[in-house]
This record gives sequence, C-alpha cells and structure tokens, in this order.
Amino acid sequence: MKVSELNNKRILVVGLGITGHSVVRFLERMHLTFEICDEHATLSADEVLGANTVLHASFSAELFCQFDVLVLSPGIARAHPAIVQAIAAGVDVIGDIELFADEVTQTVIAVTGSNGKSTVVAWLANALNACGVAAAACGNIGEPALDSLMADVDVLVLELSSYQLESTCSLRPLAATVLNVSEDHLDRYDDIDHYASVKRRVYEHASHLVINRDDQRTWPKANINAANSQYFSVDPGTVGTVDWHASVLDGVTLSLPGAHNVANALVVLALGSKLDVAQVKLLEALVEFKGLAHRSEYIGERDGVRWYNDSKGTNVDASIKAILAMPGPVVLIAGGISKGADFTALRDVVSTHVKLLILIGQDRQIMADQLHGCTRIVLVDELKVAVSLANESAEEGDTVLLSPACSSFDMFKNFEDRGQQFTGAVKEVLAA
Ligand code: UMA
Repeated sequence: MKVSELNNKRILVVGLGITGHSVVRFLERMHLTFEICDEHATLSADEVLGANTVLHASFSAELFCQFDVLVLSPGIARAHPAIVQAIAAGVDVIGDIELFADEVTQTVIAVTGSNGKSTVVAWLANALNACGVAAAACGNIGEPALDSLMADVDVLVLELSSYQLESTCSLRPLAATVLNVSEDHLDRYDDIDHYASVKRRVYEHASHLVINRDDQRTWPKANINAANSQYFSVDPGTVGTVDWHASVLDGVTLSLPGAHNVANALVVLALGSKLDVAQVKLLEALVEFKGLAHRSEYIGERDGVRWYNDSKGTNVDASIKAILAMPGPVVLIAGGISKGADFTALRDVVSTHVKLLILIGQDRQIMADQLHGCTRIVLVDELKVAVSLANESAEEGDTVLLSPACSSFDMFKNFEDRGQQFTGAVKEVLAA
C-alpha cells in the first residue's frame, strides 16, 4: 500500500508494543491522524503521545469497521474474529513492513526462517560494516523497521517473522532468503505447510533469492525466476552442485559453534555478494563476529562445567541444534509455552546427548510426557531452582544449557528477560 493513499483515511493502530509505538512515530512524521487500540496498554494516549489521541482498550468488529485502515502489530493474529470481520467488511489490514516497503530508500536485504534469522541479520550487518558498507539490522530482531528508515546507512538488513510477512505484500528487497522451516507457531497456522507458505512470501518481489538446498520447505514455487536464484548447502553430497557450499569456508575458523552456523555463514556470504563486496573481505569480516546474546551464548565455567544461555531457543528445532553444538554431555533446562509443538522430535537428541532434563514452565508436564524414557527428567517451578539443581547434578566435562524449545511469556516478559534471569542465577553459582 502507498503511504500517500493514507491521506484522509481513518487509521487505527492496533497494538501498542514495540511495533505500535514505531507506527505511531511514523504516522506523526507523515502528519497523518490516527487512533490507537491496545487491550493491555498501561499508559493513556496522552502519556504516549503528549497529544489528544484516542486510545481504545478493547478489540471489536464494531470498532474496527469504523476505520479504513488497520495497522496491525505482528503479535496479533489476522485470524482474530474482529480482524476477520473487518477484512470482510473491506477494511485494509496492513503491517508496519507494508508502510516501510513504500518509504524505504536504502537497499533492503530480507531474511526470514524459523531459526538463525537474528544471527544472520546481525552477522551480515556486522560484516558489511567491517567491509566499509554502512548497514544496520532491523525488524523482528528488535529495532523496528519504520524507525530504521531514518538510519544513516546504505543497507538495511531486515529480519522478518512470519507474523510480519502475513501483512506484507509490497516489499521489494534486493535479496531475500528463507533460512529454514521447522515447526513453530503452530498455534497460529493450520500446519507446517501453511507456516512455510507464509515464510516464502519474502521471495515475492525480491531481485535475488538465496535458497537452502537442504530444506525443501524453503524452496520457492516454480514461477520464481531461477536465473536470479542461488543455492547454499552444508550437505557433503552437494559439493560442486550448489553456489555456496561449506567448502567455501575451508581454512576459516568461525567463532560460532555447530553446523547450523556454517549454513548461516554461507547465507551471509551469499547475501553479501549481491552488494558487490569482495568475498575475500567478507570472509575476513565473518570471523570477527562473536554471536548474539541469548543464542548459545557462553556464560562461564566452574569445576569443568560449562554454562550456556540459549533462551532464544524458542522452538524444538532451535533446541536440537543448540544441544548438538554443545561440547560434552548436557544438563538441559527447557520448558515454557509449547505453542502446540510436537516435542517427540527431541527424543533422539535428548536420548543421546542429555543426561538430565530439568523442566520449567506452563507446559512442562506435556514435555515430560512426550520425552518420557529418554533420560532422567525433573520438573521444577522456578528457573532459579532449575539452576541450582543443574549445579548440583553436573560433573566435570558436562555442559549446562538453557534452551527451552518454548516461548517465555508464562514466566518472563520475553526471551531476553528469561535469558537475563538465567545468566544472573548462573553468575551467582559461578561466584559462590
Ligand atoms: N496486544 C493486544 N491484543 C492481543 C495481542 C497483543 O492488545 O491480542 C497488544 C499488547 O498489549 C502489546 C502489543 O499488542 O501492547 C504487542 O504487540 P506485538 O505482540 O506485535 O509485539 P511488539 O512489542 O510490537 O514486538 C513485535 C515482535 N513481537 C511479535 O511478533 C510477537 C518482536 O519480535 C519484534 O522485535 C518487534 O515487533 C519489532 O519488530 C519478538 C518475537 O517474539 C522478538 N517475534 C516472534 C519470533 O521471533 O518468533 C515472531
């Protein structure tokens, strides 16, 4: 949708979290008038805006149908009954990325996928800056895309969630990738194929596609221009048949562990190549990146036991990869909100790598039932209790890993809060 089409339209900003606030700032910059609706907002509109803006406190079709355009936050499902009725009544329902798409002047590189997208986005922005190309990471990684329109950079590396892609149709990135697709957010989608099809929307108007040869769910539909596609793979059987293979990294030592980070590094190289940066320079820059907080982040070691924070492991596949990347037998702390996930996919890796599984959170019993018999399982109520139990149980050579395979909102503000609380509790243990 063109931002110019919003003139004289009745606009409602739905959701006033990180995205909603950035939408409000954007609409103000555009001198557009709007109202806001948030079911849990703790501030009045005056406190938010210092202006006389109307803030509605509950969602209803009656309210939504009074507007021409709803700018919907990603965490609110388009399947919400009031949104469905508004769409049926002809109301335009768009997301922040749709507004971003019309206004952006910088080159956009778009990255989605179930896992690794924040790492790839941060890694690429970091590497581009090291190569002298001014770049910033934005989007689902936390810096709202609409705020980044004002960033003094040439390239925006945009992380997109499936939630954002649902309400986006005009984005035209220079290059786009779906890193991988594994079970996640099945409380919001009919099944994994539905979820994958939403992820693949990122390809729609991209000039170049970077495609994961090893994950068929990421492959674009046949009508996409194959001449503009490049493939990456870590499968040894594909050497010589794909554009970006692990052999490109021969002689390069990455700071980030695991085969999944080899794949991530290949994607960074492939996306970076679309910006005419010399591969040799990108390779040098790749090595400097030490990873993000809460993604298999090393906290410390005591008595031969190493501790890692992977609070960003919010789905089964992410946790499998984190466990496999760990040195030594693992004491795993997991659990939270399951989002309808099938935890039996963890059975193999838990049986072979996890010596003790400590479960926390709302759906810990579901997880315990599905992993019954794989290893010793203990259920506890508090993260701090989980940390002390892990400390008592781990022996020299073991690794203690928080990788919940679940979202955090039952016990924590978000995954960062969960990771910070874990790191705080671990540091107490390490200092004791
Ligand atoms: N709200 C309601 N009613 C509802 C649901 C939400 O009123 O039924 C309101 C809440 O009161 C709150 C606001 O909507 O004020 C929250 O909106 P939101 O859930 O869309 O969250 P934001 O704060 O806008 O953050 C979003 C992303 N969150 C989600 O998609 C859930 C952030 O990604 C992102 O960093 C941010 O925009 C900036 O782009 C987080 C995330 O968990 C990291 N993403 C998911 C993931 O990575 O798996 C998709």
